[in-house]
Amino acid sequence: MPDYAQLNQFLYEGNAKEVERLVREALAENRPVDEVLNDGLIAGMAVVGEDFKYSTLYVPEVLVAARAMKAGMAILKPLLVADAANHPPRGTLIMGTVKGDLHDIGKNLVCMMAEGAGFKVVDIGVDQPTESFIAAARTHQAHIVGMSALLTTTMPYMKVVIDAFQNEPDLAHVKLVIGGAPVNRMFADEIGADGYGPDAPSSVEMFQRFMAAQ
Ligand code: B1M
Repeated sequence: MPDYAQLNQFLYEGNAKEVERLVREALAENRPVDEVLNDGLIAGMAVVGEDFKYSTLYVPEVLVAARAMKAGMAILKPLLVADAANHPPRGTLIMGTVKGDLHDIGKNLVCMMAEGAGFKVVDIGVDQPTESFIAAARTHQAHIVGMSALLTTTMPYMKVVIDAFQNEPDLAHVKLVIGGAPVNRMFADEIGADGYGPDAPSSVEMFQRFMAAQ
C-alpha cells in the first residue's frame, strides 16, 4: 500500500521530486489513478488549504505546494486522458478560470478528466474576461463552456459571463456551467447557469448528460 500520508507531506512541503517519485511508485503498485489523485494529491492540498486559511502557510509556500501538485498531476494526466485519441470527440468543452482569479488546479483536473472521457477540451487559462469565453465558444463551436472560480471575490464574475452570453443569439445553444470551491448549486441557479459541478468526475458526468440530451 502506498504511503499516502508521506505523499501528502511531500506535497505540503512542495517537494516536487518526492511527489513525483511516490506517485510513480503508487502507479507501479497498480493503485487506481483516482485513488492516487484523491488520497495522494487532493488530500495533501486540502491540508495546505487549511493551513493557508489559518495563516500557518503563506502564498509562497502555497505556490510551491501547487507546483508539486502539478508535477504529480502531470504523471497522472496520460492515464486520465488515455484512449480519448482513438474516438471521435463526444463534444467540445471550453474551460477557463474567470477574470481576477489565478487558481487553476481544479480547472486543470476537470479538463483532464473531460479529455479522458472523450471531449475535445480547449483550456483558455486563468484570469479570463467575458470576451475570451465568447470568442473561444464561437471559434471552437463549443457545446459547453465551463467556468472555474476559487475566490468569493471572483465568483460574481461568472454571472457577468453568463449575462454576456445572453446577448449572443448564435451561442444560445451553448451550456454554461460553473464550479470551484466557493460556488454551489444554489449560486448556479441564482446566476442562471445551466449546471454546477462540485468536482471533476461529477462535472464530466454532467457534460455527458448534456451531450446525450442533444
Ligand atoms: Co488561493 N485561496 N489565493 N492560492 N488557494 C484559496 C482558494 C482559499 C480558500 C485559501 C484559504 O483561505 N483557505 C482562499 C479564498 C478565500 C475566499 O475567497 N473566501 C484563497 C486566497 C485568499 C488567495 C489569495 C487572495 C491569497 C493572497 O494573495 N492573499 C490569492 C488570490 C490570487 C488570485 O487568484 N488573484 C491566492 C493565491 C493562491 C496561489 C497562487 C498561491 C495558489 C494557486 C496556484 C494555482 O492554482 N496554480 C493558491 C492555492 C493553491 C489555494 C488553495 C490552497 C488550494 C486550491 C486548489 O488547488 N485546490 C485554496 C484552499 C482550498 O481550496 N481549500 C486557496 C485543489 C483543487 C483540486 O480543488 O480548485 O476546489 P478545487 O477544484 C475542484 C472543485 O472545486 C471542482 O473540481 C475540482 C476537482 O475536483 N472545480 C470545478 C473547480 N473548478 C471547476 C470548474 C467546473 C467544475 C468543477 O466547471 C464546470
